[in-house]
Amino acid sequence: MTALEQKDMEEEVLYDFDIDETPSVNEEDEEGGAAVVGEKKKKRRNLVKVLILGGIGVGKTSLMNQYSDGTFNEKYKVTIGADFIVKEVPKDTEHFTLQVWDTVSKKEFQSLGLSFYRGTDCALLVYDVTQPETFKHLESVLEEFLANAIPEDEDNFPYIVIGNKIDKENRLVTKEEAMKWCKKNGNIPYMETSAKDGTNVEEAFMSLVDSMSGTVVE
Ligand SMILES: Nc1nc2c(ncn2[C@@H]2O[C@H](COP(=O)(O)OP(=O)(O)O)[C@@H](O)[C@H]2O)c(=O)[nH]1
Ligand SMILES: [Mg+2]
Repeated sequence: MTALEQKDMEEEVLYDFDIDETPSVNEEDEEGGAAVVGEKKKKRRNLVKVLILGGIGVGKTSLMNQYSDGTFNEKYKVTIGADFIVKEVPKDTEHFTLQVWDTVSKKEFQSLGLSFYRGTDCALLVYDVTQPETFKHLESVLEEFLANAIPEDEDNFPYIVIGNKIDKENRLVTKEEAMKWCKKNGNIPYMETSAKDGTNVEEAFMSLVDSMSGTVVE
């Protein structure tokens, strides 16, 4: 993608997203409701807010779609504003509700306001292994996130770095390079995925859930 195309793309994006409309996924659903009456708190509902961050075109939307319903779209469609999916994840005796937020690139991101970042529990930092500039961009993605989300415990905030598009042949960022960066930036776990064929997508989200295990978010 040329810089000009990228600029065009960025300018097309509209912000029609109203943060106040965030529905609560904490309410009891049918599953949690009737079945659990009487032993209410047995099945805890741990709400986990996950942000997918990274440069434009790295595969954020594709990762979310693949995780959500196993679909993949070859055609590029710019994400409008922000969008999220909700996924129920049973794990051992616990039950997690993942609220996964897909985002637009850095520039548009700012206009979504700080409330967008509020309450983030964990984040996927995604780059494209065939586009070195998206890897370099991770530095500012991380900075931007920290400056806005202001996590309580910055050093132990659960991120994962994702090298996406490993199904492609023209890979230009090596695993070693990526792992070195992750190590330098506080030992962030690193995983490689293909949103196209689904490699490691489920695993990436599961590893976030693992890192959240035992944390109750009401
Ligand atoms: N081959 C391949 N293409 C991908 C993969 N993930 C995303 N894409 C393609 O890359 C383009 C950008 O993906 P998208 O998810 O919209 O990126 P976003 O801007 O980060 O949301 C689209 O054409 C996708 O079909 C992947 O893992 N492998
Ligand atoms: Mg997108």
